[in-house]
Amino acid sequence: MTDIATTPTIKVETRTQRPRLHKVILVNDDFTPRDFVVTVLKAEFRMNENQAYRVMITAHKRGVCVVAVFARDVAETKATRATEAGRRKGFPLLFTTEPEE
Ligand code: TYC
Repeated sequence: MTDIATTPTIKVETRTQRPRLHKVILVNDDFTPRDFVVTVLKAEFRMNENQAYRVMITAHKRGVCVVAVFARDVAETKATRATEAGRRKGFPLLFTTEPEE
C-alpha cells in the first residue's frame, strides 16, 4: 500500500454583492396640481420641463411612474424631500421607494 499524504485545500471565494438600487416612484392623487408636480420633479430630480411633464402625466394616467433609480439612502432622501414639498403646500403628493429586482 502506498501512503499518499494529501493536504486538504480550502478554496475561499469572496463575492461582493453590489447594493441594490432603489426606485423612486411618483404616486398619482386627485388634488395636487399638475404644474406643482412638474415643479417638484424639476427641483428635486434635476429634470427639465419635458422630462418632468412626461413623468407627471404618466403617473396621472397610470397611477404611478418610476422617476429614477438611486442608491437606497439617496432614493429615500429624495422621496422624503419631494413628499414634504407637497405637504408644505397642503397637497397629498406622494413619492415612495422600492428596491429594484
Ligand atoms: N392627478 C393630478 C391632477 O389631475 C395631477 C397629478 C399627477 C398629481 C401626478 C399627482 O403624482 C401625481 N391635478
